[in-house]
Amino acid sequence: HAAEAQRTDLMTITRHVLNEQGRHPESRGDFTILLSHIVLGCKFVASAVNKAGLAKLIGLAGDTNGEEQKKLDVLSNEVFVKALVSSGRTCVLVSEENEEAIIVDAPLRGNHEFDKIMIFGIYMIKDKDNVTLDDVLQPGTDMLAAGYCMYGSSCTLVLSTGNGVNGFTLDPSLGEFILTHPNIKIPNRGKIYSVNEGNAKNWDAPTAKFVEKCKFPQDGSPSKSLRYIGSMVADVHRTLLYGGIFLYPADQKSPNGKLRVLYEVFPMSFLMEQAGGQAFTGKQRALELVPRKIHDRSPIFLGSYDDVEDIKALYASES
Ligand code: AHM
Repeated sequence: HAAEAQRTDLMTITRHVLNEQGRHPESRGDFTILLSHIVLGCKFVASAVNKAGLAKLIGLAGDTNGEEQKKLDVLSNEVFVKALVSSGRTCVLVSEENEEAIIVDAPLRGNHEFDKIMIFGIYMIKDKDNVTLDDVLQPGTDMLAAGYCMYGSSCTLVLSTGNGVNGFTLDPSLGEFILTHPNIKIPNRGKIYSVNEGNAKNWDAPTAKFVEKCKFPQDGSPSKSLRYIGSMVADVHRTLLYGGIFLYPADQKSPNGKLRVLYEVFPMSFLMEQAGGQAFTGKQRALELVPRKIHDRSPIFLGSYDDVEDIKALYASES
């Protein structure tokens, strides 16, 4: 009976967000409108990825790989920017593909800020008649919502509006994202660590010690498995669902790590916390960072609560 109900009672992402909106009687539906434009961008990219064909995407087509992939990135970025601007609900947009922040023309302005395509974070603007870069340089704790979309054999959109984390899968025949992973909670401890170990020679002592412990635990616990795809969305998605830790630490060559605060570190940290995990920079809670420039980077350790506790302890004993 329950299975039947699941098949016929479809919780689409729009229905889900409208339900959540019911908790905020003051809301005017702006977020729902904004989200429907994000969803449109995700559907466009999902369809473009399918059309691009596997061979080109994974580089089997030889030296055109970088080119082709870039084209898709650029195209997707354009679709998102146009969809978001036309939603009339955004004010400032920041994306890896755009050197400068995009300030939306006054007549089309809404109350939100928006970052990046695969991974996104949304903030409320302070004053839409007086938009400055400071509106974008807010700490992650101010974020209203965050999510990411993962494109592959199926397309998954993971979203938090500050009330837990939910996962939706695109049903291509319906053209709708359906709730398939309600209320995602990350296990308190995981069996996987995820890092680019090729950078090990440049790591600082706490990171090196942490990874050593993953492989050779001294407390009788089993050693962890290494899984690293090298795509933050994919590595964080697995971490969120199965637990463990994802790290992109600082190293001697990159003292601030690699990942970008506004559109990589913040949204993923927000989702981790909302799922019961933690996100740490090596110095502080990641969401409490205050970025100084729109493309700032930060080291990041995020995932299962207890696994992040371990790295925090190592940094604390260092100082
Ligand atoms: P990019 O700034 O070139 O898009 O790189 C970001 C990506 C992340 O998705 C991923 O976590 C990381 O780079 C992997 O980096 P590395 O190849 O150094 O391990």
